[in-house]
Amino acid sequence: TMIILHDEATLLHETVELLGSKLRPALESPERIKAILASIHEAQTHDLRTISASAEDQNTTLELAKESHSTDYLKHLQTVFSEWLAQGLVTAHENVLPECFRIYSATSAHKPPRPPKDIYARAGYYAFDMSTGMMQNSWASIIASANLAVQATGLLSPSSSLPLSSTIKDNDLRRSVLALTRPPGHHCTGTQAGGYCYINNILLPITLLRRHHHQRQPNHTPRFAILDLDFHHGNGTQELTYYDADILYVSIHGEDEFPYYTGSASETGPPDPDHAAHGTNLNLPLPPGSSFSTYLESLSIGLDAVKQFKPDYLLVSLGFDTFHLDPLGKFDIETEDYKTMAARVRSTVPDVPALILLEGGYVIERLGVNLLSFLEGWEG
Ligand code: Q9C
Ligand code: ZN
Repeated sequence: TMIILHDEATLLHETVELLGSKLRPALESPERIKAILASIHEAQTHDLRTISASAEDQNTTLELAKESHSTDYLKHLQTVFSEWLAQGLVTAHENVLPECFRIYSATSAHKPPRPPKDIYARAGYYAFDMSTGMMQNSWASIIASANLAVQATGLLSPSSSLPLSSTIKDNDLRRSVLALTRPPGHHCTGTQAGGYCYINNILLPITLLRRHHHQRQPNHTPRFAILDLDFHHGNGTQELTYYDADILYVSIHGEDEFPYYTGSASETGPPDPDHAAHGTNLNLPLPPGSSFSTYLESLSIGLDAVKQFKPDYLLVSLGFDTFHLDPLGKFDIETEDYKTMAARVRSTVPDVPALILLEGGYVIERLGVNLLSFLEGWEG
């Protein structure tokens, strides 16, 4: 039995995206979570907790997010839709989408560029693609999703000083918790949304646990291993952890796939061998069409690195876009393979407290069974 955290507010965000030159309903949709919930209910093997972020929870979460994201970026996410609406630039049912992205020009007087005054321009300043629109309820889902990561941390750690929401009543702490985070998080950076991501959810547990450890055991700095199993490279997570010696980032992803400009095996952390974070980033790109046995070879390299790092906590960015039928993925992985995958991961670090956060995965009808298969392998 896995504790699975969910918040109904994650279902509110519903956008359009530019995909293959067409503006269409985003593949990252509320149906994803609804399908997962249906499968969890049907299986009856897990402990699903539906929570709701109070105003206080939201403030705590927002404050934690400020450790990874700029205040002006977070403000933008909260206000852009209502500003466009007030000025008549969108109707209540439309999306804010960018029209011009940041230009890093050698000839510009402002390097790096600064936030533009123009309200249209701001949408492009704070994003890097056209799959990360903002609609009326986007912020409600974004903050609810991030809050799930925070509350999951509260269930994991042996302390009542963590901000457990009043909606969770549990003295029974767990070694692993899964949060149904939506929107996902691993693509967004400190100042740019992208790839359906707005707040980098997986950084919040790190910030929270660090503060918590700092208060109770100031001599011990906790170490974190992030294992990113989404089909896409988590450029945002990599960027936010690259210079951090206490965070290992390991990613297995499609080579030269979205987000296109990151994810190379040569990105191993700061190049200076004397930098403490040198070697704390491990990218394992795989060519499109890779089989599960090829995948397992990379997984085993990644897991060796995780084990060697001796993390105090394991954080898993779990995407199901590695599934063979996924419209955005190109690996040859099937439902039963997720069981093997999860068993390998968990048996490498069986006693390390682990948080699993949902990232991508777009085959609605199979998301639920794929997740159940993963959990079956995880729990042995
Ligand atoms: N031609 C996640 O899985 N569009 N994000 C790709 C490919 C964006 C994926 C277009 C895909 C984002 C969390
Ligand atoms: Zn993905």
